[in-house]
Amino acid sequence: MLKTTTSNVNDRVPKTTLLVDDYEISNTVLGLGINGKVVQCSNRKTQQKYALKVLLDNPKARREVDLHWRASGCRHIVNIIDVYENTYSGNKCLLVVMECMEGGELFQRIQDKRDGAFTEREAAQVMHDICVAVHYLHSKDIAHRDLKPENLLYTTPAPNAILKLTDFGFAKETLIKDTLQTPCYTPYYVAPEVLGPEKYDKSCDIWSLGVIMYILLCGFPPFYSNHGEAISPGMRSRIRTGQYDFPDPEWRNVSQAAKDLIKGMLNVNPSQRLTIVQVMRNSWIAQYTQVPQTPLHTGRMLKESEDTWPEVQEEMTRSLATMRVDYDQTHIKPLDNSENNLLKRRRKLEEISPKA
Ligand code: I85
Repeated sequence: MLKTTTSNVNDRVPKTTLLVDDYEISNTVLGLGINGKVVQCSNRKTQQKYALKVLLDNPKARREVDLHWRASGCRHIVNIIDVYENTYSGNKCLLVVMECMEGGELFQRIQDKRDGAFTEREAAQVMHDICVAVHYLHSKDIAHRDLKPENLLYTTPAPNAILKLTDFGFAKETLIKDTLQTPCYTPYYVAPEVLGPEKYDKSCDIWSLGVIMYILLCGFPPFYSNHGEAISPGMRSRIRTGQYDFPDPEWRNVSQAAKDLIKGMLNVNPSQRLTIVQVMRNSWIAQYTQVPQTPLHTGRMLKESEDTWPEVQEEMTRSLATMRVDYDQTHIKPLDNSENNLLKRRRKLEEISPKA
């Protein structure tokens, strides 16, 4: 018998004691997540600073906390310190205490560098670190599904800061859980599709990695609208057909290895797109310390387009939402060309006596 449910060994439960007994909540808002607000707080005993995410207690929030908890322990994922279940003015809340990232967002930091100071080797190091996080998640059958610049934060403003991924508000377990706990197949004969359509949620993360890598190397996204509006029909079709290029002068000195890796990640066909294991094995990632130290235009380009960066972010947020919906729908297999025997019979019957 095949058991697909995860064991309870690692299940954690929120504390029911009062968070405010242990932490002092400050007025400083650090940001707004999909499911809740992030504020600063400090441990009353140690005075150590933390980030606190406040979520209304509901099944979606439970899932976010559960998946984030399971992902904690990776060097490149923002770690959960504590979770509380407290009532706030009549509302049951989940309070997630996280390590506080004080170094700001990835691209802000690159923009702040002086011209040419950001090199292809540094871009490779950044990509390597993000890939470590994604590999960790995918190996635990978790897809993040919201990989974007705003969710990549540095630990400190210092030069030796560590880059970490945050926000599990859209994360999804990619293994179908057998909720009835009654496996009706033996593993020897089970067809892969019965084990669940897990491929596309993970490949959504790889597409995002491709977009992030592209921006890292030049300072602008691979797909953008010509007329400044959010997402034009033209842009939609360019994304669908994978129409982007590596224009001069920004890309002139960038290695072919980097461009080939981007092409593998921005493959429009999710089943042909690289997996995280393949990306990690790619020498541009695996041997990032050997990547040429070519100065990039990224810092200057980011600075020059500072005013439109919010639009770039909104665009990425929107295309991630579209991707999540599209891939959720791919579970429904197209029947037109299916070779299923029952369908073949039905088709034959319909040929004989067509429905009205
Ligand atoms: N520290 N997406 C954008 C923040 N430490 N931030 C966002 N979802 C989350 C905010 C809006 C990410 O789950 C978010 C989440 C968690 C954090 C988070 C976690 C841990 C931080 C939404 C900071 C910070 C602290 C001090 C200084 C600075 C930033 O945000 C800065 F350097 F910017 F001044």
